[in-house]
Amino acid sequence: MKSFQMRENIKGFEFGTPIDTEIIYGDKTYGFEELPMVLKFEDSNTYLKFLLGQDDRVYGLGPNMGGINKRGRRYEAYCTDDPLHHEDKVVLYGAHNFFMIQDNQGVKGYFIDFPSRIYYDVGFSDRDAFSIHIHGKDFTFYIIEGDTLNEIVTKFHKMIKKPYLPPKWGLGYFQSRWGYKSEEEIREIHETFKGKDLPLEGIYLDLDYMEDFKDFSISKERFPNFKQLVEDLKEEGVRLVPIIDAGVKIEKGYSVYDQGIEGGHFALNADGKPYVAAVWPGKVHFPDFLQEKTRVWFGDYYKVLTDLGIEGIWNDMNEPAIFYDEDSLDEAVTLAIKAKGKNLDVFDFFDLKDKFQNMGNKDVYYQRFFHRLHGKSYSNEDLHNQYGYMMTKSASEGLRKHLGKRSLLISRASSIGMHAYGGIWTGDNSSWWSHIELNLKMLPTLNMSGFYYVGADTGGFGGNCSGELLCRWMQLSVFTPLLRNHAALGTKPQEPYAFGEEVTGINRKLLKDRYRLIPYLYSQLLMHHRLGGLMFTPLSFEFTGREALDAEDQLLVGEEIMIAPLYKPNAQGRYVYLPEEMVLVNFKEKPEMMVLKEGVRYMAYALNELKFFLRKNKLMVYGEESLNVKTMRQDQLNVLGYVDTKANFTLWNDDGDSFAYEEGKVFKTKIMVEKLASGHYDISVNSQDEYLKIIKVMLIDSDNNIFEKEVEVSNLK
Ligand code: MIG
Repeated sequence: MKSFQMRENIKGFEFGTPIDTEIIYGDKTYGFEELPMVLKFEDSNTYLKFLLGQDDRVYGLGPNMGGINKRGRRYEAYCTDDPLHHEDKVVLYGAHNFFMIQDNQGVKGYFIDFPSRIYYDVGFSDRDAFSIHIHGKDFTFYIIEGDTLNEIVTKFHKMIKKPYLPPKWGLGYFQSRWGYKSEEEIREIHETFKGKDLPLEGIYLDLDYMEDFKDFSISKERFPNFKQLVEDLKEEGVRLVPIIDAGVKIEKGYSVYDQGIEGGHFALNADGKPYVAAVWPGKVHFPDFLQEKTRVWFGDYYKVLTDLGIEGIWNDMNEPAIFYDEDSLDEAVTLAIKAKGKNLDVFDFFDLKDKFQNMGNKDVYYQRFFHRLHGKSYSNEDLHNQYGYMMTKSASEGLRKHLGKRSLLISRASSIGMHAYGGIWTGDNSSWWSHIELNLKMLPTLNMSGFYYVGADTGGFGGNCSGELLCRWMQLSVFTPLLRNHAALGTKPQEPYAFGEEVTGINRKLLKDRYRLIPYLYSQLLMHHRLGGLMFTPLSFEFTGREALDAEDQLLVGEEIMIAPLYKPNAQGRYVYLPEEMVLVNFKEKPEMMVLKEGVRYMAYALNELKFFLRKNKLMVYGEESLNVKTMRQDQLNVLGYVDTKANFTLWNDDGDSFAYEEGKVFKTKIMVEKLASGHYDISVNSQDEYLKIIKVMLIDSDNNIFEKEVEVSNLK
């Protein structure tokens, strides 16, 4: 073991020869510190254990089922495609090995830099123990010390790269559906949104835009004028976002395949031949994204799409998901043939059935193909969680090169490190009420891992969505940086207009509200890009007391507002815990505000409303409604404030699509409000944003007095 020290109370302990994951940055000073806990090495595994006290809490571990406090469950860090997010699932698409433990001594953060399987049993088998089982002996273990959970998160964010920042239009509303299959259909959807006065920023294109599921191909039959379509829609502020899958179809004459073979770009089997798996196109090879040359080669392919006007991509199936491989199919078919005409007893029958039913994503597949990294060969299993990450890195670098500006990029598989290259959607959820709650709980956890451009399939992917479910989900999703309504093939239509006039009207309001929130949300992204820390904060990170600890279905968004979404059918309201006096905002065209004392209160919440809370002596900024980001008003903003003494707010903005923010080129607008003894307010606004001219301010004080004023902005250089 080699130990080292990094700045700010961060210690690292290196075991064996860890694989270079490109996650942690910074200078290391090697020393002789001992690991303050005992690890057990057995065969090729490592075990460690923390003892948990009665009230100890565990946070982190990325996209997973369960609460914000991860205690009481098991988790597995091994990127896996599982489209049914039932309550007992232990792994979804990501593998995020950052976690924090809070006990009565204080808080500590941990990161295990290891790209293969890790099991976490967080007080599940034994309520008093948090056991970790690492499937290997080569890893680096980090311990991060600090005084608060927020401080530890921020320190962790300083150890990893800066997060991906989408273009501003990435915060718009996106419509998606697996099954939109032709140019006419896409145009029709756009027309419907227009005709119904519904905001629309873009439409995602799922598998059907391709020819035979071949990456970087376009179906001539269904999309004969793809480039024209992209141009026409972009003219109206609407962008298309095509999907790219990890598997490359095996087909002579298909250039991605031919070049991949020629250039040695595919992952290999044990005999050194390209490994054959099957996914959408039938048999495929997997690009070996661990090789730099392959990342460059595949990344350059995105030029095919950027040349057609595309500026956004979603990378799917990059765990990588595998339907079957040649061996497993042979085995199952052989067994089926043997069974022909036989009288199968229960064991034989289930054996046969399982052979077919459990053919997808088998553990053995990932031992059967190999990657090349820094001159060595590793099985996929050895560095499994790097795969989607490296695919996203490839896409990110290719898009940057060929677009010259920011692109929208999301990936399904993820691990920490990938946060620098793309956002994530939380995969194939379902149209279930419990998944609104799950969506809410995942948000702070994803932020902890460095992911900010995140969102769930709003309305739910699998299963059928109702109008009520969609509206309730939207009341949450209007706050998530990625806002996309997506549904699976064969499910009921789920567009905002698919449930009759009344629901269409509600969705119209909610979508327009989303555009009003964009200045605030975008400011959050820019700010956290620079500073790290949580955009979505659990109440327990900020307040003390039992209620705050338990209020896992409420979140702070930024430092100013708190949301308490409703996620139960037929309900007209819910109980909310107010950890301090706050203002309830009913976000109508002219927002209504009401001061509420701290404590547990029932909040009426109708389907056609958007409600949130504003904290005391805080301000929030919002914009004007809009149909897309392109036409958003830039000369005027609104401010809501709950001010008894004084409040400040800094709004961050930039040009929205260049990389200038990397050099610190952001425009800040500083708003200062002070309540004077006379009861009047002193308000000043200074801005580096040359477009901004007017701020309309609406303030409330503890006595529910409302004060309104239009303030001219003094522009600063
Ligand atoms: O095997 O492309 O998560 O969003 O619609 C399913 C079809 C493959 C899974 C993605 C989902 C997408 C679907 N894909």
